[in-house]
Amino acid sequence: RKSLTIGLIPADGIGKEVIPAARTAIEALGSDIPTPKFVDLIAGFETFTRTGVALPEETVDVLKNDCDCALFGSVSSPSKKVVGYSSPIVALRKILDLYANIRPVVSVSPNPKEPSKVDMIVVRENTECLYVKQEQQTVGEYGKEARATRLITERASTRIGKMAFELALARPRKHLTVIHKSNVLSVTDGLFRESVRAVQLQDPKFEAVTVAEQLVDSAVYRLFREPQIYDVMVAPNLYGDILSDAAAALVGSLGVVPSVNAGDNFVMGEPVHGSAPDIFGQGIANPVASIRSAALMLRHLGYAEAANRIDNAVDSVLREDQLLTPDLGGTAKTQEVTEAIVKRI
Ligand code: NAD
Ligand code: K
Ligand code: MN
Repeated sequence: RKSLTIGLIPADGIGKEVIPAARTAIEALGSDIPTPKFVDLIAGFETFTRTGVALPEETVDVLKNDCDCALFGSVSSPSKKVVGYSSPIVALRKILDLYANIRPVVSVSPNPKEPSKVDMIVVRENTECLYVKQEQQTVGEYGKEARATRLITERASTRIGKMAFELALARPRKHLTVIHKSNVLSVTDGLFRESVRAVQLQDPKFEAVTVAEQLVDSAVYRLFREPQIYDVMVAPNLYGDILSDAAAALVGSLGVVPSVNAGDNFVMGEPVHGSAPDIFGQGIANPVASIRSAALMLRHLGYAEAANRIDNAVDSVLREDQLLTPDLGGTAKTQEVTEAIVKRI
C-alpha cells in the first residue's frame, strides 16, 4: 500500500469538532503509515434535514469503492420517530457488514508504574438483536401495545464469537466472558451463548482461552464492584451497547472511549459517545475518544507501531501534561488537547 484512503464522516454535533482532531493526529504520524488521503463525506440528522436523506448514496459508494477505512463521528438521533429518518450509523454497520463493535476500556492511572484498574475490551455484536428495528404498535384489549423483534442468528453469533476469541488470545490474560440472559431468554440468548461457546471447539488454538459466562445484570454489578476481573467480554448488540457505556463511566468519561466497527473487509473507527448537544459549539469536547479510535483503526489494519505512537501520546498528555477537558475535571479546550497530543506524536 502506497497510500491509505480514509473516509471522514463527522456527522452531527461534536462529531464535527473531534473528527478533525483525529485527522490531525493521523497526519502527525508521517512516514509510519502509507500517505493518508482524506475524503470528506456527509451523513447524519443535519444532512437529513437539509437533503431529506440521512445517508446519501454517494457517501456509501465512496466508502465502498474508494476508501480503505473510515472514521465516523456521531449522529443526533431524535428519540421521537421522525418520518423518513433512520440512523446512518446503524445503516452503515449493516451495509458495510461491520459485524463487530470493539470497545477497549482502559483506565489511565496517574502513576505509570501502577497497573490499570480497568483494562478490558467489550466486543459487541453489531448487526442484529433489537437493532433490526422491527417494531409494531397495535391496539389490544387494554390499549396500545408495542412489540419489537429481537433477532439472534447462529451465523452472527459465531462470527462475533470468533472475533472475541481471537482478541482474547492476543491478550496476556486470555480470558473471555460471554454475556447473556438465557435464564429468561433461553431461545434467543441461548443461541447466542451456545454459538459463541461452540467456537472454542472449532479451533484447537482457542483452548488457551479461559471462558466464563455471566448474566448481563450481574455483569453490570460486578463491573462496578470489581472491574479488574474482566478481560474480554462478548455480548449481543444491546447488552454490549449498555455495558460499554457503563464501563466508560469507570474510566472517567465517555469522551475517552474509542471503538471500531469491524468486518472482514472494512474497518471504521468511531468514538463511543454521541453528538453531545449539551456541549456542542463550545470547543470543549474531549477529542481523546476519536483520536484513540483512529489508533484502533490503524491497529486493526496492521499498523501497530503507529497506533502505539498515538496511544502513548494520549497517555502522556492525560498523565504527565494533565491537560484535561471539562468532562475529566479540567479546563482545557479541544484544540489545546489536540495540539498537545500532536506534539507528543
Ligand atoms: P452523548 O454521548 O452524546 O452524551 C452523554 C454525556 O457525555 C453528555 O453529558 C455529553 O456532554 C458527554 N460527552 C459525550 N462525549 C463527550 C466528549 N467527547 N467530551 C466531553 N463530554 C462528552 O449521549 P446522549 O446525550 O445520550 O445522546 C446525544 C445524541 O447523540 C442523541 O441524539 C443520541 O441519539 C446520539 N448518539 C449517537 C451515537 C452514535 O453516533 N453512535 C451514540 C450515542 C448517542
Ligand atoms: K459515535
Ligand atoms: Mn451507546
